[in-house]
Amino acid sequence: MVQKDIKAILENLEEEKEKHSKKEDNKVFDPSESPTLSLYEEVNSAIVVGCLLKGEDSSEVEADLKELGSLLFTLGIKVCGSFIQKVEKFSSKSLIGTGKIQEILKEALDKKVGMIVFDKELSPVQTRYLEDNLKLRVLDRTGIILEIFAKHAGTNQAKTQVELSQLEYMLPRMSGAWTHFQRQQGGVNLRGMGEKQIEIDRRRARDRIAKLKKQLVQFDKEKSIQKKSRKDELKVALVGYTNSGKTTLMNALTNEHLMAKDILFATLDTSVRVIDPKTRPKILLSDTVGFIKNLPHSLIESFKSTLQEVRDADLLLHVVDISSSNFKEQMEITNKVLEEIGATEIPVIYVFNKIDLIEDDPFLPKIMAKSYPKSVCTSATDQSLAHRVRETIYEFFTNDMITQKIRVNLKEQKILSLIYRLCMILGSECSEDGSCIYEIRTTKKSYQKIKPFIEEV
Ligand SMILES: Nc1nc2c(ncn2[C@@H]2O[C@H](COP(=O)(O)OP(=O)(O)O)[C@@H](O)[C@H]2O)c(=O)[nH]1
Ligand SMILES: [Mg+2]
Repeated sequence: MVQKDIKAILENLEEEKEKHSKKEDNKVFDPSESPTLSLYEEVNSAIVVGCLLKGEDSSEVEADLKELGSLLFTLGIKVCGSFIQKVEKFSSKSLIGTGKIQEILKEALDKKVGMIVFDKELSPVQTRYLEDNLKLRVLDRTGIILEIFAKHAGTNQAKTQVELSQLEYMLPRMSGAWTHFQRQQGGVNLRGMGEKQIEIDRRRARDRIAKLKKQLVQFDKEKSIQKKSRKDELKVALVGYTNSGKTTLMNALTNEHLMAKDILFATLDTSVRVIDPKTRPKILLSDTVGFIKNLPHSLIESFKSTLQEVRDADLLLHVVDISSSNFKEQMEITNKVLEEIGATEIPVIYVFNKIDLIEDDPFLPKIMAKSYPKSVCTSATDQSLAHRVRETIYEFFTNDMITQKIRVNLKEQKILSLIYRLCMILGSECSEDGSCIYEIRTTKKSYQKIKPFIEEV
């Protein structure tokens, strides 16, 4: 990871602050000027630590650690060791017992790793205590997810959203980070200055948070203008756990070449494409950020406007990687996030993906199809199977469609263009009096829009 150290970040914040104090406040802020916020320098190996509470299933903790390993891999960090600590009760100061901390320290020294990552949310106090005792960088899952989001944010909106979450995460932890800096500088006499500096930096961070929030409101406004222009189209949103194959499916259904990668959170921004330009109304498919276990709440909050596409959809395609051993848990987590963003009223079709990878379990697709009648099994990497999803989408909307004969006066150009935009024309017959009888097929909702202007025959 190429990241700036804490000193650079703070200097950046200082510059940033100066720039903004000179600018007029109502000027739109440009996120490309924002500092990359990262508390952590270049690290390429880590030890991961999971906690097993009494009564918890150890295989679940193991699977979580494996997932944490994939998250780290996404950042280019190799896992060199892992610990699972049985815990009766978490310590508010050190999370786990001091004996275990010593054991981890020994392994870290042996293997020369640069970082310890806990698969458990750490409080700022715990982070500070562990960093002081392990003399290494200590992160939790949230910190790692935030790092990945920061690395992959492409658009100004995503960058703003991630920076906001990072700052909110960093704010209470600032003193810990500052201690790092002090240690690098050495010398006890720096302490007083450091503490004063922390206060200044906290204030800067708070100012910046306010600014970023303002900017997000601005993005929201722009989005709602875009939304208005799409109100007549049928909207389908791909949702699902990260790496389940959403982007691959999007590419297969729209012949696009968006980045689909075997890394977590390759997609952060929403992209919207037309499935088939010939259908009326048009069907738009949107691909967006995936979900994961323990997704930091601040991220969900700040990504709410990106996830607006999900809330506005007429249909959700919930993509599930059934080759994953914990796909059921992944489905639950996705459903929980959907609940959190207020998208539970929207009809869902489950897309059980990656069936090419479960050849050793040929009954699984059949079992899933039986348990979930509104579902389709597919393999997004296989065009000949991906078309099943397209047909399922068509079928869903066709069920809600009506066929009707209508009469329109050809002079009514505006009404004609509305009909052509919203309806499939199945047949037409024009008479000499300047009127035409069309046989149309469209959704009930779209039909209501044209009904006041036509005569049914
Ligand atoms: N074997 C197999 N791999 C798939 C399938 N669908 C997606 N993948 C792979 O899974 C990885 C994640 O896919 P991606 O579309 O980026 O997932 P997303 O995070 O849900 O958007 C990529 O390496 C894809 O090539 C599938 O049906 N079969
Ligand atoms: Mg994706």
